[in-house]
Amino acid sequence: MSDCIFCKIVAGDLPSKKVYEDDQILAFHDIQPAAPIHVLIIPKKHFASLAAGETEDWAVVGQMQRVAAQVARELEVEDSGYRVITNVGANAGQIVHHLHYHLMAGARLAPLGV
Ligand code: DGP
Repeated sequence: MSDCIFCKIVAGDLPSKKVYEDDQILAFHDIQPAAPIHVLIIPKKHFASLAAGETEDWAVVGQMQRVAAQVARELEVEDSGYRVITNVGANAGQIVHHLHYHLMAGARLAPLGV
């Protein structure tokens, strides 16, 4: 999608600090980190959120979780703990409408809630 920030990052039209890339998935550091380590994991194919996933998308969603675990291992936060979340829609705080998992680590994270 031409007006999607993450599609522009996938296309190389916007810079990012990449930590993982394959033919379907990209992971890069969040520009506004909410934790000492904050990485975004996205599918290269644009779809807005889990709520917009089609049958053919679930395989890559599963692979995104593998990538989260791999990146956590490579960034050496596996033992200290980390969080993987995705926001779906405005009430959950989704701002960028291209599916992404947040991988956050490096500190004791606040409990989830309102
Ligand atoms: P969410 O609120 O779940 O939609 O999270 C969007 C995240 O994307 C937010 O933590 C900030 C991050 N972000 C927004 N624009 C950019 C960008 O241009 N580059 C990078 N690296 N991260 C971005």
